[in-house]
Amino acid sequence: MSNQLSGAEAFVRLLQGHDVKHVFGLCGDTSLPLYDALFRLDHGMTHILTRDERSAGYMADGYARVSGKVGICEGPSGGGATYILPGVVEANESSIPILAVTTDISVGGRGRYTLTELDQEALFRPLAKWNRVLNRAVDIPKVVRSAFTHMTSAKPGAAHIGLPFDVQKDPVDEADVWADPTLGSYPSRRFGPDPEMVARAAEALLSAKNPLFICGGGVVIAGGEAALVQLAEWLGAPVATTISGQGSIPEDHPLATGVVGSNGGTPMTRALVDMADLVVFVGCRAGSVTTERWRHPLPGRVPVIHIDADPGVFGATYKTQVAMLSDARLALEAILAEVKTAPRPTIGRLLDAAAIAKAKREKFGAFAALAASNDTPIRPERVVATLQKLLPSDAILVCDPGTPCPYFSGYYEFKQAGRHFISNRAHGALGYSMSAAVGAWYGRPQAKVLSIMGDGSFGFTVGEMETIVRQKVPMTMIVFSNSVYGWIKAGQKTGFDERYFSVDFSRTDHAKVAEAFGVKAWTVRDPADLEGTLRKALETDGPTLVDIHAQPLQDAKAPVSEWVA
Ligand SMILES: Cc1ncc(C[n+]2csc(CCOP(=O)(O)OP(=O)(O)O)c2C)c(N)n1
Repeated sequence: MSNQLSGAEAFVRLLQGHDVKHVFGLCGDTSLPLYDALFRLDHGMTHILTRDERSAGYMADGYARVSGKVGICEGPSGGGATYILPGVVEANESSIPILAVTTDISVGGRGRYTLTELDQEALFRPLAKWNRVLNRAVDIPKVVRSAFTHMTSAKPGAAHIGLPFDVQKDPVDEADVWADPTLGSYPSRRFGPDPEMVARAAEALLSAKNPLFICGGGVVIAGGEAALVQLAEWLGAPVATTISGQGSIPEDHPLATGVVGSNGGTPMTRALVDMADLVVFVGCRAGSVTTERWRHPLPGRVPVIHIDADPGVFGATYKTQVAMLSDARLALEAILAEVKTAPRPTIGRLLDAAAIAKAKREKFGAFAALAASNDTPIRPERVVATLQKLLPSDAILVCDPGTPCPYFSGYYEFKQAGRHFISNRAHGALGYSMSAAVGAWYGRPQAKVLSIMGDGSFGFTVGEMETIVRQKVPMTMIVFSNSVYGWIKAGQKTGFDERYFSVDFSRTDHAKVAEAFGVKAWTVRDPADLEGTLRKALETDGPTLVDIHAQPLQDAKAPVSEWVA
């Protein structure tokens, strides 16, 4: 007879066994046994107390995106479970493995109007790749192992485990508490492509005149950056990315076009997509933003090769010549090996490094003119250009929707491959970046991490500055202060004849709010002060915030195709 652990102790040991080092979460009555186990056991994990379960979910997401490890968040029953959902769904749909642990009322208390009672398994069912609420402590080991397997294998995704109060206290046989630590990182168990599909893809690529890659988040998730660059160079083919796909290729590479699509794409990058006679989507859902509502490329105009770990994406919109179900890195490596068995293509391409250089010159020429402007309120272009000048190439920028996402995805050049840009592109919920940046810093503490938000997003997440100060997270927050839900106002301007309805709000002194939390903060109204202030903020050891009185988005020249048109 081996030793007995409590359910909560077994759970903590299983997290430890899966190489978990950080847990982001918020306490509650139903979590007391779990917290007690975390207190008593020597497990080497750091618990980061948050001020909102939403933030815990976003921190786990940001952590997982930069570290390559599973992110863990936890919260209590009922309200804690409902508040943790946004991070779970965002991560899941972005193929990022986070585990949400919710504690729950006792199994014995079900159906008796126990405070906070809720069917937490049903709650998470449509939102997570894998989901269980436990009924018995003895099932904890296999359930935790299964969650880690599903989160990190094949197409990664989020999982939820519900831990009832009594299940946390009931006994578990210590001999059952074992884990494979490699499942704490992703992708853990990959699958490669069908050789037949590899041969067909290689043949299509070698015979196309103007092939173009459009890469989504799947390339960076799979660590396929090196294989992608080698394949593109061998073929002389350009590489475009989605927003989540930034980092697939260094953006100053001569074959990198930058971001395409309706958010961050420009008429110049769109023209490159329209020149292609073969499009290869890699680790990319070919959704509405990337394809400008399925117009670029136009379905049926060009043959499509689609490489993804999720079979569901094939043929949703584009008739697909080659559908290659595979981990992106393994697929790219296999295609590279196959194309190299043939002579290197010598076709004179229209879509070559010179065409890309010309498109970039035009795009960045227009941008630079606006970035040099001394207009007030300060133009977003000036902020992007100044941060480009000041930040090291390994900085991590986490951007909320509104002004930050299109401007930084379109105009900031990420010069290193790998994950240096994060934006929540599955749902684009406001108030993501502050917490995701905290998680990113825990995942890569040697990097300078920035959260870049609109004032709308600031309002969603301001309370988390207490966590940032308490945990001494040396990140810099930037607020584009324009007193408006500008993205929506821009939609009213261009699509609804300027009938502005319920989109304006009053100005908050974000620097003063930050100072009240103990964050060192500045306000910038004059463009002449921008560079010096940002430099001070970036050099200060400890959390900083720069509140920038910025041009309202509806007046700006944002790279958002619906407004440009
Ligand atoms: C949780 C949530 N509610 C509503 C929206 C819809 N939405 C998209 S952008 C936007 C406005 C963003 O305003 P702000 O953060 O101030 O940035 P700005 O657009 O002014 O730069 C809104 C309301 C959303 N993305 N997320």
